[in-house]
Amino acid sequence: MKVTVLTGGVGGARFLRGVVDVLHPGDVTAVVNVGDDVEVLGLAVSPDVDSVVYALAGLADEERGWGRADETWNALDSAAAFGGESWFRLGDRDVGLHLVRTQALRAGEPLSAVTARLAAAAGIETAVLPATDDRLRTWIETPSGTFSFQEWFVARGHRDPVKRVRFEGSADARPAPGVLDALLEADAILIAPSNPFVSIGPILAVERIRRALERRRVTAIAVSPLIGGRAVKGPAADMLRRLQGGTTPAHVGESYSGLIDALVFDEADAAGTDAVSALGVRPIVTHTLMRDGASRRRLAEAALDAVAVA
Ligand code: FO1
Repeated sequence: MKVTVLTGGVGGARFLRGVVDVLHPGDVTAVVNVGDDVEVLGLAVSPDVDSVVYALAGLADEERGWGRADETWNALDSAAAFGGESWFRLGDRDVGLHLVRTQALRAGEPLSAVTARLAAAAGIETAVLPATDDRLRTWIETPSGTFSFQEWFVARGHRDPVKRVRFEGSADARPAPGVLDALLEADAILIAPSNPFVSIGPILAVERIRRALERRRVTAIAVSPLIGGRAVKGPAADMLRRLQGGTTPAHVGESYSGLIDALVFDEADAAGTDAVSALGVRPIVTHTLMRDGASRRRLAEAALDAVAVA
């Protein structure tokens, strides 16, 4: 079975790892958010692409959720000592990847091409595709002003309430090479348990990707990032409350209106089952917390089982 997974953020990368462990890695394609890409100390950083690369290569720091395991911070400390910015923490091992990417982008190589090279160098068989090679950036409008995604998320600790999310460049952004084919040729499309607004939203803001999903001929299944109406990590619950009116599975389902056939959500949210059915979306209730390899695989299996019976 060939599966295409839309993913962003820490939960997305963990889930993708589960999918790859259950299926043949070469049968999986990841379409990854680039809205929170950022330039730090002159380096081009693609946090969500990197979370996927590190997760699939077994290099991720499981506890921190981002960056590499066994990390040290000497380069960043040195940069800070010389007056450089240090609010966005780039580890010594992590920096190596950003150096290669930055050089390639400056030489005119598209993000998708350099990502393919990085993934291959890390021994990854799964296709890792940035949603677009064009510049697409997430901006967060809050009562205190409008901030780039990382400024809001990291520098300000995502404390400012979100009034609106905007995707700079989305009107002109084209799907990266391979993305539309991956959606058209898949036997199933999965949306990872990522934040619907800032992790999956930028992917769907690419018009031709959204249209491909709307016109899908195969089952599309989203996994809710919430457990008991709360985010495992990050601002997803608060954003759903403010932008979608609530944190039940139906609110998650509504954020993918017209784009999914089934929604996987946690047993703690089972009371919301009928409301999901009322949306015309098949509810799938299971344990969704990904604590370790076994629970990641179980969640991937639950989502893939839904493909078989849909
Ligand atoms: N998240 C933080 O909360 N603080 C950081 O300093 C930070 C640095 C960082 C460096 C490289 C990278 O790939 C990710 C990094 N992240 C950091 C995570 C990142 O901001 C978010 O997890 C994603 O953008 C949300 O999907």
